[in-house]
Amino acid sequence: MAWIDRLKNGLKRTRSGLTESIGQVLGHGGKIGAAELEEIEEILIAGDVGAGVAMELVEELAELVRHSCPSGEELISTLKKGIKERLSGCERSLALRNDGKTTVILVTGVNGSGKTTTIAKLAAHLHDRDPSLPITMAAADTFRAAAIEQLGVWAERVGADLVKHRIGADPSAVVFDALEHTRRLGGLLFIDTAGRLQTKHNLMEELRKVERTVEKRLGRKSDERLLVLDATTGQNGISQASHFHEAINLTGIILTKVDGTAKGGVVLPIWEELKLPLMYIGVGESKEDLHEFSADQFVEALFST
Ligand SMILES: Nc1nc2c(ncn2[C@@H]2O[C@H](COP(=O)(O)OP(=O)(O)O)[C@@H](O)[C@H]2O)c(=O)[nH]1
Ligand SMILES: [Mg+2]
Repeated sequence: MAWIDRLKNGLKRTRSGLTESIGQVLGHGGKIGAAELEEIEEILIAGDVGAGVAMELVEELAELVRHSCPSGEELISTLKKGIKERLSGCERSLALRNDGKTTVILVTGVNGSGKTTTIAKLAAHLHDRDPSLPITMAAADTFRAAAIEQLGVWAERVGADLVKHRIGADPSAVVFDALEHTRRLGGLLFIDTAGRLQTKHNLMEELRKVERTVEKRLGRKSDERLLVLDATTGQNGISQASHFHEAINLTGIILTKVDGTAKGGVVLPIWEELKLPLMYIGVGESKEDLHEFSADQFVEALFST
C-alpha cells in the first residue's frame, strides 16, 4: 500500500470525528450562520486542534461568510489552507552527519509511546536507503530486561550492532560503551532510553546524564534529541513534551499511534506550542507505517473523501 493510502487509513478516526462532522455542517447547502460556526469550533476543539487555533480558524470562515455566500467546498478549502498555514515550517528531515563522524540520535519518551519500535523502523528505513551505513543501537533502557531483549531482536533484524549491559546498569555507561563502539565505525547510533523510573525527576536526571556523557565523550551534543509522542495522549502529550524539552533541549518530535485516535488535530497545538519540528508520523505498527511528516499530505489525507 502506498504511503498516502496508509496515512488516509491511519487518519480514519480523526477524519470521521473531525472532518466528516465539519463536512456535514458545511455541506448541507443552507446558510452558514453563527450556530453553524459555533458547531464547527466545537468539533475542532474536540479534535484537539486547541481552543485558540479553533477560534482563529472559525474566524477565517466567518470572515468569508460575511463577505460572500461561499459553498461548502470553498469553506472546506479555506479551512485546509488555514491549517496548512499554521503548520508551515514544522517539517524537518533527520540531520545525518556527513563528516564521517557518528550521527548520535537520542530517543526519549514515556513508557509505551513507541520509542523502541520507532528506532527499529527508522533504522530499517535508513538501512534500505544505504545498506552500507553502519547502524548501532544502545540499550540504555536498562529498567526492564524485556526492553533490552526487544531492542536486541530489532537490531538483529535490521543488521545493526547492539551495545547492552545488564538490567539495572547505568544507562550512561551503556552510552559510553556505544560511543566507544561507534568511534571507528561512524554511521548511526540510536540510543533507546527508559520511559519510566521511580519518579519523573529521576527520569529527567538520567536523560541529562546520558546527554552529558555524549557531550563529554564527543565534545558536542547528540545530533538529534527526539521525543516519541503517543498521539492518543492528546494535549497531555504537550505538557509531557515540555518536561523532556526542559531536560535535554529536544530537536524534534515523532508522533506515533495517530491511527489510534480521533484527535489527530493535536499536530496543530504540538507545533504551535512547542515549535519543535514534527519529523515523523506513525500510523501503525509496520515499518511502512512510519513516514516523514508532510503538512500538505496530512491535511489532504485528513480532508480526503
Ligand atoms: N497502532 C500503532 N501502534 C504503534 C505505533 N508505534 C508504535 N506502536 C506500538 O506501541 C507499542 C509500544 O511500543 P514500544 O516501541 O515498545 O514503546 P516504548 O516503551 O516507548 O519503547 C508496540 O506494540 C508498538 O508496536 C503506531 O504508530 N501505531
Ligand atoms: Mg522501549
